[in-house]
Amino acid sequence: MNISVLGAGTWGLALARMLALDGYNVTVWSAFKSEVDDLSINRCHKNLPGMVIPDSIVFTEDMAKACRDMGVIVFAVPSPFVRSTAAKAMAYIPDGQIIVDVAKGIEPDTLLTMTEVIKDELNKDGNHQNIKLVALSGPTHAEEVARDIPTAIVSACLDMDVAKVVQEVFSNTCMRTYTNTDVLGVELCGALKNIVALASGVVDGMGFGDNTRAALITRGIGEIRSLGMSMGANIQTFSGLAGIGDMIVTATSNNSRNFRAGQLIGKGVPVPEAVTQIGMVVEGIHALNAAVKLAAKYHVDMPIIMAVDAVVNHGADPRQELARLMVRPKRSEIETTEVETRFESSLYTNRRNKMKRVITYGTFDMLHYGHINLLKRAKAMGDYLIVALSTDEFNWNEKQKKCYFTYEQRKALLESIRYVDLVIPEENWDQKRTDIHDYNIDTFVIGDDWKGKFDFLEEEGAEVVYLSRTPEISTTQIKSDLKK
Ligand code: C2G
Repeated sequence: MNISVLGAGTWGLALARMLALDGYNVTVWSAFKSEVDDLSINRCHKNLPGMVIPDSIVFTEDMAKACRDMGVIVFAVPSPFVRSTAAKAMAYIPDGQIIVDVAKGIEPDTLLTMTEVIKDELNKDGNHQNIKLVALSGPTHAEEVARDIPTAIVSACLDMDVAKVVQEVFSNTCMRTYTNTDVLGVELCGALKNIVALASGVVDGMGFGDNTRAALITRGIGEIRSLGMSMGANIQTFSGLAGIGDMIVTATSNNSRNFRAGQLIGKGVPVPEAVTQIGMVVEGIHALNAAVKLAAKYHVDMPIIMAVDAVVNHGADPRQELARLMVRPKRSEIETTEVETRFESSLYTNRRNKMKRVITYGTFDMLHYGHINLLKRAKAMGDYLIVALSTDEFNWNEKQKKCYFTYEQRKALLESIRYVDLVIPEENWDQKRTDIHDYNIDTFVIGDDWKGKFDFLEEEGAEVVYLSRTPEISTTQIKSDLKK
């Protein structure tokens, strides 16, 4: 398979080398001809000492050549250049192309993640509706991948089949790739963990210890999880390789540019000077503005992110910021998720005791509190209530009822009731027997105006319960009252 890597930085080159050694035909594109020439001839990169670039890798600054007939195109340019690179590549990327983004960051003004930026840019010509975007992210220092040090990474794509294709490409004896479909969660982690890494470097630079760093990492991934959950990410992602995994490797290692930049800042070096000394893109600083905006947009409390923003962008003293974090109002680790915790445990209890399913049948026209009383009591007899709603045809042919509301209207009303979990059509008198089996029903419930009529359902293994009608109210009653 032909694979191209857009971007000849340390990460792009480390991946290109790995893929080439794995037998793929690898092309590396760079925007700079000088860089192309240097890498082609010298076959090494100044920030990857000791790494030899395989001869099979072709370097080019010709985007057409870098995008034609590629099984996979990897975006490995620094996050600020992802959009412009996508714009340059647009004319040459065929629709349906698998694109893997390994750049980590969030676009400051649009708050888009990197795969969203690529999609946004490529959609501008209307010819890229079927692009398959994959976020490849995890605890992966380029320097270590370049030395074939065992590494794990996540291939995230909404389409699991595509995630598996990329998993196949990036799996070998040195790289173990896992799939995920939570692209948003994976990309958020990749972008925002750089900020926590910066904070970790700052406290290290201030001379604080492992305890402080561990506290920052733990609460830092918790802040990112809170934001991610409010944006619709999957909670499991944050305890995975792209989440806590990448956080550990970035916030505890001198390989990390963000950690090293933080150390300098912690030692009192002014931020611009620290960045210059690092000499490469410090993604954590780029991600800060976006993180602060996202925290505000989703009303998520992110004290560590805000403290880093105060130090980096508003000249605050790191010591004072850390002191403030230490004396914030006391918190519990579970208070915010108390409700969720109870709900989850109730689910487990129910699952352990096998969720009980209840079914009831009816027309439910002109929905009124008599119906609600019935549904409320029916739901209370189990954990999941199905309502088999009489269709307009069934009502007319079998019950001589002409409903005021159509089936669809009556269905929408029922589905908005919190006691009702599922509405299915009641099309004939006989479906009850099969419904009991098709829906694994434990209990059949109906008003006692039907008392004795459905006892036969006990033969199907269901409990049959007749509940008292609410006496003074009925659809007929409502209609006649309204007539007066
Ligand atoms: N109900 C009630 N109290 C009322 C009115 C209705 O408890 N004042 C109950 C009925 O006993 C029934 C449910 O609400 O269990 C729906 O009532 P209808 O729409 O009138 O249902 P019905 O026409 O009886 O259809 O195959 C069974 C039939 O579809 C039941």
